[in-house]
Amino acid sequence: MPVSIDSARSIFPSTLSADAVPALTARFNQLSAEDQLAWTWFTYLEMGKTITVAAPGAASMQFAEGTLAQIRQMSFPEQTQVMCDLANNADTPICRTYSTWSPNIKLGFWFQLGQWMDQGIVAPIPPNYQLSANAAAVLQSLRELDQGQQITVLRNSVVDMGFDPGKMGSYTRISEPVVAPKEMSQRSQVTIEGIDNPAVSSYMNNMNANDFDELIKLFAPDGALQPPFQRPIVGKDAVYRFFCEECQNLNLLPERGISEPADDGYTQIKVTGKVQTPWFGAEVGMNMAWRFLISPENKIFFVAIDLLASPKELLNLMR
Ligand code: ECH
Ligand code: GLY
Ligand code: GLY
Repeated sequence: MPVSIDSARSIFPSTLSADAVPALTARFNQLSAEDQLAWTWFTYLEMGKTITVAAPGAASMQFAEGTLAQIRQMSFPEQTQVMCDLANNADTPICRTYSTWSPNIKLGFWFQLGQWMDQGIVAPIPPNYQLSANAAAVLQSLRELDQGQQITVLRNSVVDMGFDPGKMGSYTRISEPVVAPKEMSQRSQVTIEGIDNPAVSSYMNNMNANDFDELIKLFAPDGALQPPFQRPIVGKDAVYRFFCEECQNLNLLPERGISEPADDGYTQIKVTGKVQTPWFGAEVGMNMAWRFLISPENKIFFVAIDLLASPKELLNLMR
């Protein structure tokens, strides 16, 4: 069978990804806007007992500042309305602005609102708010997930708020400035048990160094990258843009892998390990897999990144 993005998606089919995450996200999206906000507030408070979210940098906050200032001087009922509009994907000016922002800007915006809610500057969730029975059940399911899965549900819910970008027509995407790649002397080198493929090691090292110009050179022109729970991003331009918008300051900690020949001179490689996000640092290690399909020219034709169902999956290197 000739190699295609579609066929590549199903390499290493025994990889068990955390299906509980999209399942829970779907249940969350069924809740009323009021319940979604209260649910997120209670979740955030509960998670805050064990992990600390890092304050976003000024560089990423500058883009949300205008909208935040606008919300800050509203009355409590108006603020509550804005937050419900965001959860409802309503068509309002603020919801349209929100949907132009990268995930990190959206997260930074809510981080600030959360602090203001705490300080009484923004309308709080009433402390006696009663979650619906459904929302309480969704909260209970979330408690049963591991922390990496919990923060992924939270991130997804924030990313999905605001007006549907698909209905926006053309617009300018807003993301944080790209930081300079790490100095050579500051870079770490991964070692992956069982793997000596140079494209795979360079992928990890360049990602960890924020060196997206070198990173993209590892890809085939028609190469693709599939983030967790998403469709593949296809072609070098789109993948490069994704790196700049969503991949700064990640810490990839691959542990082990397996490499085997595939059709047409390609090589398929599965690597498992941990990933840390700048939002939680070393406090949360997400259990991840990378499934690479490497071309005969030793370029990355495809890589899927999966959030794993359980730590046991870190040892599953079967085909
Ligand atoms: C409050 C109540 C009202 C409503 C809301 C509130 C605020 C909520 C807040 C939530 C903050 C949540 C945060 C979540 C962060 C999650 C980050 C994650 C990152 C995962 C990254 C991964 C990267 C994987 C990749 C790898 C590659 O090799 C290629 C690239 C890539 C409470 C006010 C809403 C403030 C901060 C889950 C897995 C490894 C695919 C990127
Ligand atoms: N503080 C995490 C970030 O800006 O991505
Ligand atoms: N930026 C992380 C993700 O796509 O999950």
